Amino acid sequence: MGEQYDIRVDNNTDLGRRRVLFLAMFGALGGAATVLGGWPRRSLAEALDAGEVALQEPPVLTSSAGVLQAALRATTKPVTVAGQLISGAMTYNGHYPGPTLRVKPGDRIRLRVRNNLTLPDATPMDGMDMAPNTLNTHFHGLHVSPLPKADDIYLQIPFGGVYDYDFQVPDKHPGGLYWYHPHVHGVVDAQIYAGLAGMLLVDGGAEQIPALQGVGQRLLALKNIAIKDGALATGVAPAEQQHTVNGQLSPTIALRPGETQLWRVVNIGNEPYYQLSLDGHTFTVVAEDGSMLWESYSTDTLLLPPGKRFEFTVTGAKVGRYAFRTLGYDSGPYGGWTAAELATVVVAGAKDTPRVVPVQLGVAPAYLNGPVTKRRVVKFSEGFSAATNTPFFELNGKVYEPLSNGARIKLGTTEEWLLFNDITRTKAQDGALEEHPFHIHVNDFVVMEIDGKPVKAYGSQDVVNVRSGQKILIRMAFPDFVGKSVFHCHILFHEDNGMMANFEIVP
Ligand SMILES: [Cu+2]
Repeated sequence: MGEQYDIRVDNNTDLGRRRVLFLAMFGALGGAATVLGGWPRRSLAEALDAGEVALQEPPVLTSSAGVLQAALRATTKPVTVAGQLISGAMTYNGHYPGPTLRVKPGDRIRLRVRNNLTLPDATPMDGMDMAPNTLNTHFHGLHVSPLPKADDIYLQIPFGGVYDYDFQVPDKHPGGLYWYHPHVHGVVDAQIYAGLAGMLLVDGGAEQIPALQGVGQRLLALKNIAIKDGALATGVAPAEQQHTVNGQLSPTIALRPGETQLWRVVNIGNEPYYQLSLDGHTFTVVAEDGSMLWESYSTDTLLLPPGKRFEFTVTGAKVGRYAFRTLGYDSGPYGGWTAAELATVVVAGAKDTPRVVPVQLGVAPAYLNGPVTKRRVVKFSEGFSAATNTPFFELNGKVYEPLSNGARIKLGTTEEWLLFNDITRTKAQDGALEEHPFHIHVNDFVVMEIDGKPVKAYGSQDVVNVRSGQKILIRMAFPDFVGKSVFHCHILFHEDNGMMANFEIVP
């Protein structure tokens, strides 16, 4: 029980100082409560009075009468993050993260995006033909057209420019958690790190599971940040970065004993991996990457590489305080992500009746039993150029070629791709042995095999982590949208430095 009292002090933050005060004020009560069984008798409101901060969710822009008519203005004005006003961030409508876009399947999205990214130095970077404040919008995971005025990542909105997105979300689009962020090649890493990202919720999916009718929902966007002297700091080692939930440091989440909540979690960081766990609780996973699973499962921990989403239920254990944390994850020499407490769950109040999620939630897509038209190999490798003193990142031996046509995929077919993190080539090029989260636009996929062994898939996904030397076989169908788009590593430094390729779905 004592462990539940262990209110971690985040050194060097206001929140940390407030928590020290909190401990000092309630230390005696805390000691007594240990004997009685934890903080439990204190309500969330009391805890908040003592200086804790309740989890907040970003404002929501909701569709009405079948249309999401909204505007996003990307700006560089100071914003409050992690409890302090900082400069150097980039935000949508002054929010970090940006507003949550909420639509229904079948809705039309009419979104005006305005580029107001005033930068002190906006000259194009070496070898790039676009400025660091060039903008566009990618709707990560949405199954929509990659053409203008939809999920067109080749678009470039210059500083001062405006673009009107106008596209349809299919009637049968899966309900779940997606997200949006800029996707201009070469500047994605910096822009997302600076704060240009927001959640996108398609109604339906897990929230429609009968056993979950009416349960409380939490939208949680996890993100890394480093702040120095009141400004966003770049180039900070993973171990020295902090991790926010909806832009907050260590917020408090209220849960009643026995209460089941649906948590919808996305990693909107530019590069961190989160290995999630909640002390004293398990996760019952019901959706991944925006699609409801066809079979739910329970687990103590979930790995979220950049871009990843999971939706799961948690059911309040006995009264007490529990840490929602990342256990840390090592994705390679530049990916030493340390353990951190992300939020504190306060279980208090009247008992509720737990909801039981059935194992069977749906059926696997039919294409898993259909013919495979083509097989391809995608090799991930990296190297270090002594001449330019920079690392480079490749897919199938090539850094990204923006003008290449890339793989041609026939509409209406099903393909299998072998994702291979090729350490032999990486070693030969003096590269670092790193993991690479594969992501593809337009259509999602199902993992079939890992290192030649069949795996049991529980659902579809649009991000899969490929470990060093690993071979992952995925199957993907291309049923309805034509056009050109990309697949890439979702560690955005890798993507910006070449680990991306075009593909085109053709009639
Ligand atoms: Cu990578």
